[in-house]
Amino acid sequence: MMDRPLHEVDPEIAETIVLETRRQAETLELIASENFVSEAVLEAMGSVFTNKYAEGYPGRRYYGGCQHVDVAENLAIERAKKIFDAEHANVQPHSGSQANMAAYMAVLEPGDKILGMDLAHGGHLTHGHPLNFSGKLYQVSAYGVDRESEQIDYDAVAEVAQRERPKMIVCGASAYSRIIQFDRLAEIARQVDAYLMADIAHIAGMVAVGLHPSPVPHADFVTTTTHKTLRGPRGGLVLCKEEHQKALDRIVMPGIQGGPLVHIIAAKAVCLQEAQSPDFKRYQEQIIRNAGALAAKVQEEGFRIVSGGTDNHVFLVDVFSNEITGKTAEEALEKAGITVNKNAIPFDTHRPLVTSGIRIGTPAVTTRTMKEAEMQKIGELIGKVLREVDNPQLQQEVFEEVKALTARFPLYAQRLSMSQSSVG
Ligand code: DSN
Repeated sequence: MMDRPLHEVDPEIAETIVLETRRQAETLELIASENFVSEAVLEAMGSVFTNKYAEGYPGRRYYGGCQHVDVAENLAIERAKKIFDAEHANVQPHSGSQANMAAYMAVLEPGDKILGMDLAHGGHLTHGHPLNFSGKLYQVSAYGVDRESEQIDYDAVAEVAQRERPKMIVCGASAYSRIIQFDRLAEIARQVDAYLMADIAHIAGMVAVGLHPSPVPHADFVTTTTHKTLRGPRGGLVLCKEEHQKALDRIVMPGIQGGPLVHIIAAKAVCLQEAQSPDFKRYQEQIIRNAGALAAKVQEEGFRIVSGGTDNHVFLVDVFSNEITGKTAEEALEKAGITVNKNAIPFDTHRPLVTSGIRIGTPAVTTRTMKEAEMQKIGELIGKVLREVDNPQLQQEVFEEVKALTARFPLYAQRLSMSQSSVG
Protein backbone atom coordinates (compact mmCIF):
# COMPACT_ATOMS: atom_id res chain seq x y z
CA MET A 1 0.00 0.00 0.00
CA MET A 2 2.67 2.48 1.01
CA ASP A 3 4.79 1.84 -2.07
CA ARG A 4 2.20 2.54 -4.75
CA PRO A 5 3.01 5.56 -6.92
CA LEU A 6 0.84 8.68 -6.99
CA HIS A 7 -0.65 7.98 -10.41
CA GLU A 8 -2.06 4.70 -9.03
CA VAL A 9 -3.16 6.00 -5.63
CA ASP A 10 -4.72 9.22 -6.89
CA PRO A 11 -4.81 9.54 -10.68
CA GLU A 12 -6.82 12.77 -10.52
CA ILE A 13 -4.18 14.60 -8.48
CA ALA A 14 -1.40 12.98 -10.48
CA GLU A 15 -2.94 14.39 -13.62
CA THR A 16 -3.15 17.92 -12.20
CA ILE A 17 0.56 17.73 -11.36
CA VAL A 18 1.45 16.53 -14.83
CA LEU A 19 -0.62 19.28 -16.44
CA GLU A 20 0.82 21.94 -14.12
CA THR A 21 4.35 20.74 -14.91
CA ARG A 22 3.56 21.12 -18.57
CA ARG A 23 1.95 24.55 -18.07
CA GLN A 24 5.02 25.80 -16.23
CA ALA A 25 7.32 24.42 -18.91
CA GLU A 26 5.42 25.71 -21.93
CA THR A 27 4.39 29.18 -20.80
CA LEU A 28 6.26 32.37 -19.93
CA GLU A 29 6.08 32.99 -16.20
CA LEU A 30 6.25 36.71 -15.57
CA ILE A 31 4.54 36.89 -12.17
CA ALA A 32 7.06 38.91 -10.17
CA SER A 33 6.65 36.88 -6.99
CA GLU A 34 7.07 33.45 -8.59
CA ASN A 35 10.12 31.40 -9.41
CA PHE A 36 11.22 27.83 -10.18
CA VAL A 37 13.09 26.05 -7.40
CA SER A 38 16.04 23.78 -8.06
CA GLU A 39 15.71 19.99 -8.08
CA ALA A 40 17.67 20.04 -4.79
CA VAL A 41 15.07 22.29 -3.14
CA LEU A 42 12.25 20.11 -4.51
CA GLU A 43 13.96 17.01 -3.16
CA ALA A 44 14.27 18.48 0.34
CA MET A 45 10.62 19.62 0.26
CA GLY A 46 9.46 16.16 -0.73
CA SER A 47 11.56 14.45 1.95
CA VAL A 48 10.62 12.38 5.00
CA PHE A 49 11.09 15.47 7.18
CA THR A 50 7.41 16.07 6.38
CA ASN A 51 6.63 13.25 8.85
CA LYS A 52 8.25 14.92 11.83
CA TYR A 53 6.82 17.01 14.65
CA ALA A 54 9.37 19.37 16.15
CA GLU A 55 7.64 22.05 18.21
CA GLY A 56 10.27 24.14 19.91
CA TYR A 57 13.71 25.14 18.70
CA PRO A 58 16.99 23.27 18.15
CA GLY A 59 18.07 21.72 21.46
CA ARG A 60 14.75 22.69 23.11
CA ARG A 61 12.02 20.53 21.54
CA TYR A 62 8.73 19.23 22.89
CA TYR A 63 9.17 15.98 20.89
CA GLY A 64 11.76 13.21 20.84
CA GLY A 65 13.61 12.15 17.72
CA CYS A 66 14.60 15.66 16.68
CA GLN A 67 18.37 15.13 16.36
CA HIS A 68 18.38 15.42 12.56
CA VAL A 69 15.74 18.15 12.51
CA ASP A 70 17.97 20.18 14.81
CA VAL A 71 20.88 19.91 12.38
CA ALA A 72 18.68 21.00 9.45
CA GLU A 73 17.14 23.93 11.33
CA ASN A 74 20.51 25.08 12.68
CA LEU A 75 21.92 25.02 9.15
CA ALA A 76 19.03 27.15 7.91
CA ILE A 77 19.43 29.61 10.80
CA GLU A 78 23.19 29.95 10.44
CA ARG A 79 23.01 30.36 6.66
CA ALA A 80 20.29 33.02 6.93
CA LYS A 81 22.34 34.93 9.51
CA LYS A 82 25.47 34.70 7.37
CA ILE A 83 23.86 35.72 4.08
CA PHE A 84 22.05 38.71 5.52
CA ASP A 85 24.63 39.51 8.21
CA ALA A 86 21.89 39.32 10.83
CA GLU A 87 22.14 38.86 14.59
CA HIS A 88 19.26 36.36 14.77
CA ALA A 89 17.10 34.37 12.37
CA ASN A 90 13.87 32.48 12.93
CA VAL A 91 13.23 30.16 9.97
CA GLN A 92 9.94 28.65 11.17
CA PRO A 93 7.26 31.05 9.79
CA HIS A 94 5.10 29.11 7.36
CA SER A 95 4.66 32.15 5.11
CA GLY A 96 5.48 35.79 4.62
CA SER A 97 2.23 36.77 6.31
CA GLN A 98 3.14 34.77 9.38
CA ALA A 99 6.64 36.23 9.36
CA ASN A 100 5.09 39.70 9.38
CA MET A 101 2.58 38.74 12.06
CA ALA A 102 5.44 37.47 14.23
CA ALA A 103 7.47 40.66 13.82
CA TYR A 104 4.46 42.80 14.78
CA MET A 105 3.39 40.70 17.72
CA ALA A 106 6.91 40.45 19.10
CA VAL A 107 6.82 44.12 20.12
CA LEU A 108 3.30 45.50 19.54
CA GLU A 109 0.04 45.19 21.45
CA PRO A 110 -3.38 45.17 19.80
CA GLY A 111 -4.47 48.76 19.29
CA ASP A 112 -0.94 50.09 18.76
CA LYS A 113 -0.32 52.33 15.77
CA ILE A 114 1.56 51.19 12.68
CA LEU A 115 2.47 53.14 9.57
CA GLY A 116 2.78 51.07 6.39
CA MET A 117 2.92 51.49 2.65
CA ASP A 118 -0.53 51.57 1.04
CA LEU A 119 -1.35 48.33 -0.81
CA ALA A 120 -2.68 50.41 -3.69
CA HIS A 121 0.73 52.11 -4.00
CA GLY A 122 2.73 48.89 -3.98
CA GLY A 123 2.62 47.80 -0.31
CA HIS A 124 1.27 44.48 0.94
CA LEU A 125 -1.97 43.24 2.44
CA THR A 126 -0.20 42.52 5.73
CA HIS A 127 1.13 46.07 6.00
CA GLY A 128 -2.16 47.32 7.41
CA HIS A 129 -4.98 46.61 4.93
CA PRO A 130 -8.36 46.87 6.71
CA LEU A 131 -9.40 43.35 5.65
CA ASN A 132 -6.16 41.80 6.93
CA PHE A 133 -5.25 40.90 10.54
CA SER A 134 -2.79 43.83 10.46
CA GLY A 135 -5.58 46.30 9.77
CA LYS A 136 -7.88 44.70 12.32
CA LEU A 137 -5.39 44.44 15.19
CA TYR A 138 -3.58 47.73 14.82
CA GLN A 139 -4.46 51.36 14.14
CA VAL A 140 -3.07 51.91 10.69
CA SER A 141 -1.96 54.94 8.77
CA ALA A 142 -0.44 54.70 5.34
CA TYR A 143 2.13 56.35 3.13
CA GLY A 144 2.42 56.04 -0.62
CA VAL A 145 4.23 57.33 -3.66
CA ASP A 146 4.38 60.81 -5.10
CA ARG A 147 1.82 61.40 -7.87
CA GLU A 148 4.41 62.75 -10.30
CA SER A 149 7.48 60.58 -9.75
CA GLU A 150 5.47 57.50 -8.64
CA GLN A 151 8.28 56.88 -6.16
CA ILE A 152 8.19 56.91 -2.36
CA ASP A 153 8.09 60.47 -1.09
CA TYR A 154 10.31 60.20 2.00
CA ASP A 155 9.47 63.72 3.19
CA ALA A 156 5.79 62.80 3.11
CA VAL A 157 6.56 59.61 5.08
CA ALA A 158 8.36 61.74 7.70
CA GLU A 159 5.42 64.12 7.85
CA VAL A 160 2.83 61.40 8.40
CA ALA A 161 5.11 59.71 10.96
CA GLN A 162 5.41 62.98 12.92
CA ARG A 163 1.64 63.44 12.80
CA GLU A 164 0.60 59.87 13.63
CA ARG A 165 3.47 58.86 15.98
CA PRO A 166 3.26 55.13 15.08
CA LYS A 167 4.89 52.53 17.29
CA MET A 168 6.19 50.77 14.18
CA ILE A 169 6.96 51.85 10.63
CA VAL A 170 6.59 49.07 8.06
CA CYS A 171 8.46 49.29 4.81
CA GLY A 172 8.98 47.01 1.84
CA ALA A 173 6.66 46.40 -1.07
CA SER A 174 5.16 43.88 -3.44
CA ALA A 175 4.86 46.15 -6.47
CA TYR A 176 7.54 48.81 -6.29
CA SER A 177 10.29 48.96 -8.87
CA ARG A 178 12.69 51.40 -7.25
CA ILE A 179 15.45 51.17 -4.64
CA ILE A 180 14.01 51.56 -1.15
CA GLN A 181 16.09 53.82 1.08
CA PHE A 182 16.02 51.82 4.28
CA ASP A 183 18.54 54.13 5.97
CA ARG A 184 16.23 57.08 5.37
CA LEU A 185 13.22 55.20 6.74
CA ALA A 186 15.24 54.19 9.81
CA GLU A 187 16.04 57.84 10.43
CA ILE A 188 12.33 58.70 10.21
CA ALA A 189 11.52 55.85 12.62
CA ARG A 190 14.20 57.03 15.08
CA GLN A 191 12.82 60.56 15.05
CA VAL A 192 9.41 59.33 16.25
CA ASP A 193 10.79 56.58 18.47
CA ALA A 194 9.18 53.85 16.34
CA TYR A 195 10.36 50.35 15.53
CA LEU A 196 11.25 49.74 11.90
CA MET A 197 10.16 46.56 10.17
CA ALA A 198 11.31 45.87 6.59
CA ASP A 199 9.54 43.25 4.50
CA ILE A 200 12.02 42.33 1.77
CA ALA A 201 10.06 39.37 0.37
CA HIS A 202 10.36 40.56 -3.22
CA ILE A 203 13.97 41.76 -3.19
CA ALA A 204 15.57 39.29 -0.75
CA GLY A 205 17.73 37.67 -3.44
CA MET A 206 19.13 41.04 -4.49
CA VAL A 207 19.69 42.07 -0.88
CA ALA A 208 21.45 38.75 -0.19
CA VAL A 209 24.08 39.45 -2.84
CA GLY A 210 24.43 43.19 -2.19
CA LEU A 211 22.65 44.41 -5.33
CA HIS A 212 20.04 46.24 -3.27
CA PRO A 213 20.80 48.11 -0.01
CA SER A 214 20.14 45.92 3.00
CA PRO A 215 17.73 46.98 5.74
CA VAL A 216 19.41 44.63 8.24
CA PRO A 217 21.71 47.25 9.82
CA HIS A 218 18.81 49.70 10.10
CA ALA A 219 15.67 47.74 10.98
CA ASP A 220 14.56 46.05 14.19
CA PHE A 221 12.96 43.26 12.15
CA VAL A 222 13.45 42.13 8.58
CA THR A 223 10.97 39.64 7.16
CA THR A 224 10.97 37.76 3.89
CA THR A 225 9.45 34.91 2.02
CA THR A 226 11.87 32.33 0.71
CA HIS A 227 10.18 31.54 -2.61
CA LYS A 228 10.52 34.72 -4.64
CA THR A 229 13.94 36.03 -5.71
CA LEU A 230 15.52 33.76 -3.06
CA ARG A 231 14.29 30.82 -5.18
CA GLY A 232 13.50 28.53 -2.27
CA PRO A 233 10.42 26.72 -0.94
CA ARG A 234 7.20 28.59 -0.15
CA GLY A 235 7.74 29.94 3.34
CA GLY A 236 8.91 32.83 5.47
CA LEU A 237 11.68 33.86 7.82
CA VAL A 238 12.39 36.71 10.19
CA LEU A 239 15.72 38.34 10.98
CA CYS A 240 16.10 40.58 14.00
CA LYS A 241 18.46 42.29 16.38
CA GLU A 242 19.58 40.16 19.30
CA GLU A 243 17.55 42.27 21.72
CA HIS A 244 14.34 41.01 20.03
CA GLN A 245 15.42 37.36 19.71
CA LYS A 246 13.54 36.02 22.74
CA ALA A 247 10.34 37.91 22.00
CA LEU A 248 10.42 36.85 18.36
CA ASP A 249 11.02 33.16 19.02
CA ARG A 250 8.32 33.10 21.69
CA ILE A 251 5.76 34.66 19.39
CA VAL A 252 6.48 32.36 16.43
CA MET A 253 6.09 29.30 18.69
CA PRO A 254 3.94 29.03 20.80
CA GLY A 255 2.49 32.45 19.93
CA ILE A 256 1.19 31.95 16.42
CA GLN A 257 2.37 28.55 15.17
CA GLY A 258 2.66 25.01 16.45
CA GLY A 259 4.80 22.43 14.71
CA PRO A 260 7.24 23.82 12.16
CA LEU A 261 7.24 22.44 8.61
CA VAL A 262 10.56 20.65 8.88
CA HIS A 263 10.71 19.59 5.22
CA ILE A 264 10.27 23.24 4.26
CA ILE A 265 12.91 24.36 6.76
CA ALA A 266 15.31 21.82 5.22
CA ALA A 267 14.51 23.23 1.79
CA LYS A 268 15.05 26.78 3.10
CA ALA A 269 18.52 25.65 4.21
CA VAL A 270 19.16 24.36 0.69
CA CYS A 271 18.13 27.60 -1.02
CA LEU A 272 20.23 29.58 1.46
CA GLN A 273 23.18 27.36 0.56
CA GLU A 274 22.54 27.94 -3.14
CA ALA A 275 22.33 31.68 -2.48
CA GLN A 276 25.97 31.70 -1.40
CA SER A 277 27.30 30.55 -4.77
CA PRO A 278 28.79 32.98 -7.33
CA ASP A 279 26.16 31.71 -9.78
CA PHE A 280 23.43 33.10 -7.56
CA LYS A 281 24.93 36.58 -7.68
CA ARG A 282 25.17 36.35 -11.47
CA TYR A 283 21.56 35.20 -11.50
CA GLN A 284 20.41 38.24 -9.50
CA GLU A 285 22.39 40.57 -11.77
CA GLN A 286 20.69 39.03 -14.79
CA ILE A 287 17.22 39.37 -13.22
CA ILE A 288 17.81 43.11 -12.95
CA ARG A 289 19.22 43.42 -16.47
CA ASN A 290 16.29 41.43 -17.83
CA ALA A 291 13.73 43.57 -16.02
CA GLY A 292 15.34 46.74 -17.39
CA ALA A 293 15.44 45.34 -20.91
CA LEU A 294 11.86 44.08 -20.79
CA ALA A 295 10.51 47.33 -19.33
CA ALA A 296 12.29 49.30 -22.08
CA LYS A 297 10.87 47.04 -24.78
CA VAL A 298 7.30 47.19 -23.43
CA GLN A 299 7.65 50.97 -23.34
CA GLU A 300 8.91 50.95 -26.93
CA GLU A 301 5.80 48.92 -27.81
CA GLY A 302 3.74 51.92 -26.70
CA PHE A 303 2.91 51.29 -23.04
CA ARG A 304 3.55 53.51 -20.03
CA ILE A 305 5.80 52.06 -17.34
CA VAL A 306 4.96 53.29 -13.85
CA SER A 307 7.80 55.52 -12.54
CA GLY A 308 9.42 55.26 -15.97
CA GLY A 309 11.42 52.08 -15.40
CA THR A 310 12.84 49.69 -12.84
CA ASP A 311 15.85 49.24 -10.56
CA ASN A 312 14.97 45.67 -9.58
CA HIS A 313 13.09 42.59 -10.79
CA VAL A 314 9.64 44.09 -11.32
CA PHE A 315 7.74 46.85 -13.06
CA LEU A 316 4.15 47.96 -13.47
CA VAL A 317 2.58 48.70 -16.83
CA ASP A 318 -0.21 51.27 -16.93
CA VAL A 319 -2.34 49.48 -19.53
CA PHE A 320 -5.31 51.76 -18.94
CA SER A 321 -3.39 54.52 -20.71
CA ASN A 322 -4.02 52.30 -23.76
CA GLU A 323 -7.68 51.94 -22.77
CA ILE A 324 -7.61 48.38 -21.49
CA THR A 325 -7.92 47.25 -17.90
CA GLY A 326 -5.45 45.10 -16.02
CA LYS A 327 -8.01 42.30 -15.92
CA THR A 328 -8.45 42.31 -19.69
CA ALA A 329 -4.70 42.47 -20.23
CA GLU A 330 -4.03 39.59 -17.83
CA GLU A 331 -6.66 37.42 -19.51
CA ALA A 332 -5.49 38.15 -23.04
CA LEU A 333 -1.87 37.45 -22.16
CA GLU A 334 -2.79 34.22 -20.40
CA LYS A 335 -4.53 32.99 -23.55
CA ALA A 336 -1.25 33.64 -25.35
CA GLY A 337 0.78 31.65 -22.81
CA ILE A 338 2.17 34.69 -20.98
CA THR A 339 1.37 34.76 -17.26
CA VAL A 340 1.24 38.10 -15.43
CA ASN A 341 -1.06 39.52 -12.78
CA LYS A 342 -3.36 42.49 -12.90
CA ASN A 343 -2.17 45.03 -10.37
CA ALA A 344 -3.30 48.41 -9.09
CA ILE A 345 -1.10 51.26 -10.15
CA PRO A 346 -0.67 54.32 -7.90
CA PHE A 347 -3.86 56.42 -7.76
CA ASP A 348 -5.76 53.70 -9.62
CA THR A 349 -9.43 54.40 -10.20
CA HIS A 350 -10.39 50.76 -10.85
CA ARG A 351 -11.34 48.11 -8.30
CA PRO A 352 -8.60 45.66 -7.20
CA LEU A 353 -10.18 42.87 -9.28
CA VAL A 354 -10.08 45.06 -12.39
CA THR A 355 -7.15 47.52 -12.04
CA SER A 356 -5.44 49.79 -14.54
CA GLY A 357 -2.18 47.90 -14.57
CA ILE A 358 -0.30 44.66 -14.83
CA ARG A 359 2.78 43.66 -12.87
CA ILE A 360 5.65 42.03 -14.72
CA GLY A 361 8.69 40.39 -13.15
CA THR A 362 11.73 38.53 -14.45
CA PRO A 363 12.92 36.14 -11.67
CA ALA A 364 11.31 33.03 -13.20
CA VAL A 365 12.30 33.57 -16.84
CA THR A 366 15.83 34.40 -15.66
CA THR A 367 15.96 31.06 -13.81
CA ARG A 368 15.35 29.50 -17.23
CA THR A 369 18.54 31.34 -18.31
CA MET A 370 16.75 33.75 -20.62
CA LYS A 371 18.64 36.97 -21.27
CA GLU A 372 18.17 40.40 -22.89
CA ALA A 373 17.60 38.96 -26.39
CA GLU A 374 14.69 36.89 -25.10
CA MET A 375 13.34 39.95 -23.24
CA GLN A 376 13.18 41.76 -26.59
CA LYS A 377 11.11 38.93 -28.01
CA ILE A 378 8.85 38.72 -24.95
CA GLY A 379 8.28 42.49 -24.99
CA GLU A 380 7.34 42.31 -28.65
CA LEU A 381 4.86 39.46 -27.96
CA ILE A 382 3.31 41.37 -25.04
CA GLY A 383 2.89 44.40 -27.29
CA LYS A 384 1.21 42.33 -30.02
CA VAL A 385 -1.29 40.75 -27.63
CA LEU A 386 -2.12 43.96 -25.77
CA ARG A 387 -2.73 45.93 -28.95
CA GLU A 388 -5.45 43.45 -29.96
CA VAL A 389 -6.85 41.92 -26.79
CA ASP A 390 -9.94 40.57 -28.58
CA ASN A 391 -8.10 38.56 -31.21
CA PRO A 392 -8.12 34.84 -30.30
CA GLN A 393 -6.31 33.85 -33.47
CA LEU A 394 -3.45 36.20 -32.68
CA GLN A 395 -3.36 34.84 -29.11
CA GLN A 396 -3.04 31.31 -30.49
CA GLU A 397 -0.26 32.37 -32.85
CA VAL A 398 1.61 34.07 -30.02
CA PHE A 399 1.14 30.97 -27.85
CA GLU A 400 2.88 28.94 -30.55
CA GLU A 401 5.77 31.43 -30.49
CA VAL A 402 5.86 31.20 -26.69
CA LYS A 403 6.05 27.40 -26.89
CA ALA A 404 8.88 27.60 -29.39
CA LEU A 405 10.75 30.03 -27.12
CA THR A 406 10.22 28.09 -23.89
CA ALA A 407 11.22 24.83 -25.59
CA ARG A 408 14.70 26.33 -26.02
CA PHE A 409 14.92 26.83 -22.23
CA PRO A 410 13.78 23.50 -20.77
CA LEU A 411 12.45 23.40 -17.26
CA TYR A 412 12.49 20.31 -15.10
CA ALA A 413 13.22 18.51 -18.37
CA GLN A 414 13.18 15.08 -16.88
CA ARG A 415 9.88 15.63 -15.10
CA LEU A 416 8.32 16.95 -18.27
CA SER A 417 9.30 13.92 -20.31
CA MET A 418 7.89 11.72 -17.54
CA SER A 419 4.71 13.79 -17.69
CA GLN A 420 4.38 13.47 -21.41
CA SER A 421 4.52 9.72 -21.18
CA SER A 422 1.78 9.56 -18.55
CA VAL A 423 -0.76 12.07 -19.87
CA GLY A 424 -1.78 12.27 -23.51
N1 DSN B 1 1.22 37.66 -3.16
C1 DSN B 1 2.59 38.10 -3.18
C2 DSN B 1 2.91 38.84 -4.42
O1 DSN B 1 2.46 38.38 -5.45
O2 DSN B 1 3.60 39.83 -4.40
C3 DSN B 1 2.89 38.88 -2.01
O3 DSN B 1 2.49 38.14 -0.91
